Amino acid sequence: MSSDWTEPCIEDDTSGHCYHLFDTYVTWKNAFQLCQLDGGNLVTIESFKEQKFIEDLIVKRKWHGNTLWIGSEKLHPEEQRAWTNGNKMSYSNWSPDSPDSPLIDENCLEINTDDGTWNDEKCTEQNGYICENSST
Ligand SMILES: [Ca+2]
Ligand SMILES: [Ca+2]
Repeated sequence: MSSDWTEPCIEDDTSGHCYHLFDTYVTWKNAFQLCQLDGGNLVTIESFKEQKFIEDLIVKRKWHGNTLWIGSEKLHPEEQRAWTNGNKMSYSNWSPDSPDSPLIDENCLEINTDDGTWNDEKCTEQNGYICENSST
């Protein structure tokens, strides 16, 4: 499950957080574990500013045509969505048709690399992912 992606972690100088993109296709749970092995966590996008920083990373790099896991998983379809660090989701950037009905069972969250919007997705799908490391 190790990645041969050698892109460095890219730092946001204003926050000291760095963002690490991986193009290995894994389930949401594996992405969550791999980010911890990378010394961080699956990214949380908690402000417009942070969203814009990540959009710059994924759109300018032409990560078009796929999606990347980000750090939110609902343990039950009906529960309110939050970030994996426990923070409430006060900022969001859902795509126009999202989120889907809880009946559809799309409990994990991904970001579209063509426009930066978010979509809920089945956790067993396979995506690349973005880790965030704040210990720099
Ligand atoms: Ca964050
Ligand atoms: Ca969806």
